[in-house]
Amino acid sequence: MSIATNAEVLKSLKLDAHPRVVIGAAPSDAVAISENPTTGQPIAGVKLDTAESYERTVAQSAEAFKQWRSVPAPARGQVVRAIGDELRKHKDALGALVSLEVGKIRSEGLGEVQETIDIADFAVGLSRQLHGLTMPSERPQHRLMEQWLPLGPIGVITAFNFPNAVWGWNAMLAAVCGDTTVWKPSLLAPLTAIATNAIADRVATEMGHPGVFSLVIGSDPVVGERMIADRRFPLISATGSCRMGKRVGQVVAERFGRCLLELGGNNALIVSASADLDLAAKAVVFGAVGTAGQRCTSTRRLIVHRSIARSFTETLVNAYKTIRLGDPLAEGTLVGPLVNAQAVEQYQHAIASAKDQGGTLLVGGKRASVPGLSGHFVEPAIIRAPASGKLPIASAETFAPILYVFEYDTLDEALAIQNGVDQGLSSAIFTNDLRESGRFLNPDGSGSDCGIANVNAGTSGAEIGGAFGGEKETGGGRESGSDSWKAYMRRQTITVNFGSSFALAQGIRFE
Ligand code: UN1
Repeated sequence: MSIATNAEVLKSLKLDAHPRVVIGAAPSDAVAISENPTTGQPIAGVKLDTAESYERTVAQSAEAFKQWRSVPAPARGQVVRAIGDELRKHKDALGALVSLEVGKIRSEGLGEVQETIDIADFAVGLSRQLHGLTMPSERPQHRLMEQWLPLGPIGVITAFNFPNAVWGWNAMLAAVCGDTTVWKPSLLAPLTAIATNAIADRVATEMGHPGVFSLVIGSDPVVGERMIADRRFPLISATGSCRMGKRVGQVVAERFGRCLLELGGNNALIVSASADLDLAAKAVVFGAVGTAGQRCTSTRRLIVHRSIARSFTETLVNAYKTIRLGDPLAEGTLVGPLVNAQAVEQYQHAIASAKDQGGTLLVGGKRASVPGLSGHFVEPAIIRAPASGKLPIASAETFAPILYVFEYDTLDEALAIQNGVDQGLSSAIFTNDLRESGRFLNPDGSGSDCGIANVNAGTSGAEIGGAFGGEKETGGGRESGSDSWKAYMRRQTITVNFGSSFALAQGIRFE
């Protein structure tokens, strides 16, 4: 039996003795309470940073960077390898803490920690592959090449919904790139952040590298605004809402810093008449109700061919009726609570708006009560768009398990619906027709306009090996795999003249 109670989890992760954690405190300007969304009860209090402690932490991180960047990259990789090993040891407890703090079901809490372990493994390999190109020079006896250099302390801002893995995507890559990180987690999941950062910091410190991984916790006015305006951070990597991203983008651009933005999604899944409908139904259900619809990759819009729309939605409605809501740590639960009362209000608002706009509620749509638990549970909902296809609320990202259904006749129409929103994170088509999948992935760019485009795989649950992120108001950033590491380094182009004559490019003579 895995650990599950607050006390066991806090003890196992040494949070009960952590100087930042206060058990039994009342909320104040100095202490934020982390609440369990399943019960509505406090888990523990967390001491918040002040302007002074923020300053100390960032100064230490900037100092640590000067040492860390001189450690050879493969040796930095060994520190990341040891962090990955330590995370493996604490996977159960950290996964349970994710469940306690944000309400993910056990398997998803564990999956999230696994995602961090995976990116650590990826980063270890990368630590020997931070390679630049060599280009042929147009001048005799010249060499033209590039190298990638550490960037500096990186400010990492994360959201509540992936309180461990999104830090991992950033911090593990940044570490092998020679950067230090200062992490500002969501105030809804500070305990996961404290436990995770403590593991990374402890391992790095024991290996002789204190200050590589730091944490600042606080409100936007005290910590967030300070951080994004802070010139010591050449890169701010921020995950959250489009509104937040706009603010970060403006402030960072003003000081010519760089941003890596991973913002809202409004992900659609197209089901064609040729699709394997069993496969499609499974993907829709996981995509729409998994993590209680609180992933930025959650499936929010289903675009289904008119000829199969009624029967396919009926299959989904029947599946929804069997979904077990409840304690995320209990065996058999598929959907836990929303993160807080505000999220329930937003869910209710979206459902009411959809009805006002002519949508038909097919299943769910109400606050749910789970015996013995007074948390923020809601019934996963499916809403059919009116025949006009106009349902403005479906253009907004609501972090809740609400699926809007649209019908289409031609694939071009389906793509127009899919691409007709401001966000561009993830997308999927279910089809067994080669031409349809080809059209969806058209290399001329006229298919899906999203950063992620899947065929016969759902919109959520990406692996770490690919680059993760999206277009339009999703912010354009790429994190995690592929060559996303380049965001954490600066490129230097180098020309070396190993001859004895002075030669100019473009054939210019200057004698
Ligand atoms: C997020 O919701 O911010 O692809 C990240 C996925 C996960 C990551 C989601 N691997 O659903």
